[in-house]
Amino acid sequence: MSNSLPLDGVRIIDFTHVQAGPACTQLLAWFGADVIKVERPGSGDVTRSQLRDIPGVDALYFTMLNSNKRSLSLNTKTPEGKEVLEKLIKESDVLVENFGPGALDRMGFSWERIQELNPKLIHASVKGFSDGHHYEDLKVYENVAQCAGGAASTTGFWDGPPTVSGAALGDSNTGMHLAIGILTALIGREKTGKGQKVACSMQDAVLNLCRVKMRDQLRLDRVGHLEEYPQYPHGEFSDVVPRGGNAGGGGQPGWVLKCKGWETDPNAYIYFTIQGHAWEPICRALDKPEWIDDPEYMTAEARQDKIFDIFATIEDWLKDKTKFEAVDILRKFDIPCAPVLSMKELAADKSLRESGSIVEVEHKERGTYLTIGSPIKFSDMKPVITGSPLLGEHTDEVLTGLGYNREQIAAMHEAKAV
Ligand code: CAO
Repeated sequence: MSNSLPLDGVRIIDFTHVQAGPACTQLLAWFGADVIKVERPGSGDVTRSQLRDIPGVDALYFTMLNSNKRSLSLNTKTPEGKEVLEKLIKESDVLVENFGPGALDRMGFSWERIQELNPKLIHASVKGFSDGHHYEDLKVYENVAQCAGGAASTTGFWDGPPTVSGAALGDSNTGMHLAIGILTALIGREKTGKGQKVACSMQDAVLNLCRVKMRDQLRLDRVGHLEEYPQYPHGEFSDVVPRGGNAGGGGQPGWVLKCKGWETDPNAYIYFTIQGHAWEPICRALDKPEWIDDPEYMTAEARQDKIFDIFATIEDWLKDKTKFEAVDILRKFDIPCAPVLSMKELAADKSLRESGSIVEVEHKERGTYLTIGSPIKFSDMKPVITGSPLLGEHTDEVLTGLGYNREQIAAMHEAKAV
């Protein structure tokens, strides 16, 4: 394993808050970038104080999205603060922000101004909607993006309302898209010597993950039905993609099925997939050998109109097995399946701990806390996750690095610019 990290030497001004931007810069910090989080003095990122579990201590909302960063408290609306930000822009590689529309311009740092200060700087930006979109002026949070990007209209059950996912498709997903854009622009800069503006809207990032639902709209427009949805063949289709409950999104029917204990445990379920070519092992696993060659069951097409009867038969088989016991049997038959895991089970999962996907890190005031580590694994490096910084913890250190002396720094504290 190498000690140096690929992004060592890349300096990032992290002007982000809440989740979409911080998730992006946190990822880059894990991979070696020097991420300087610029925060308003006194309050900082709003998530420091949102949903606190320990009075007066940075909330987990903040600590879990801001590890491996340095914190500079800076009031960028004061002349001193603006000067510091200008210096930082001149000496950095990337500026990432996810302010509301127009906020950076109002602060005096338009894209034109940024280019004047440092033509090599990459300006990465998250907004709710893309530039020029008829909703470009809207402020956006997670669930708003899920609704605007097509996730909500296609999630949930057909007899219920549009439903948002528990996964942060609008926030962290946009941050991950932006990280790809930043790395691409860094490689591009090696060829051109120039920075560029990289923008990713939350609506676009959600839509990108809803690609298969757009596929379904186009199929529906042409064919009038979608054979893998529960509405087929007995239900009705309108002219828009319906909500398909827990149906599989591809050509393999699947469903969430009850296991032993479902009456009291909200997560005593598995996801079961009926892979077309795996029909024989499925029948063997379920002890239904008579289905293997039965023309009423042996093809995906023949099974389609009785798919829920088949799922009911599988549930009957599952009723005396826990989700873990069921998966242990089904895995021997190569059936794509998994237990429905709760956050509590994931937090305690031994394999996730061993791989570094769940880690425990130190925080100066909180003590040890659990967080989610890098989901990306490398053969030649293992990112070390460190705790999130306190508000302004690195202010003096960063200012010193920018060339300010002790008196100047003291004056800035006096003027409440930092
Ligand atoms: N010093 C001085 N002022 C600062 C500052 C600093 N260090 N950091 C931020 N500010 C100011 C900004 O200049 C801006 O001021 P003005 O509105 O007067 O120009 C203000 O703080 C921040 O405004 P905002 O619109 O970003 O914040 P908000 O709480 O009203 O809205 C949000 C939050 C998330 C809805 C909005 O930022 C947004 O739509 N962002 C883009 C989409 C996005 O990323 N959303 C996901 C967030 S995660 O769920």
